[in-house]
Amino acid sequence: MPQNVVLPGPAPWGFRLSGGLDFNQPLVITRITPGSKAAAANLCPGDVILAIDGFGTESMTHADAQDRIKAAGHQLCLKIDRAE
Ligand code: LEU
Repeated sequence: MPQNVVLPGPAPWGFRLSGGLDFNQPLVITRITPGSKAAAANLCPGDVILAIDGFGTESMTHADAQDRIKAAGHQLCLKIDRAE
């Protein structure tokens, strides 16, 4: 079941991504920096990012997604799906 996670800004958020439209792969979190905002928000490697600040990621290239994340200021809102 998708869930919304809100990280308080500013960056750095403390995670890395793989995938995107140009890779024909879902946008997935691959690494969480220990002690980061992403870690505090309980994000995990393997989490699929479905939306960034309300924008669906299905039409985003890897660079588009990074740009969206970098554009976030006072908070970053991610809709994620986690395999249980
Ligand atoms: N590495 C960046 C950060 O932790 C996020 C990246 C996906 C733009 O703030």
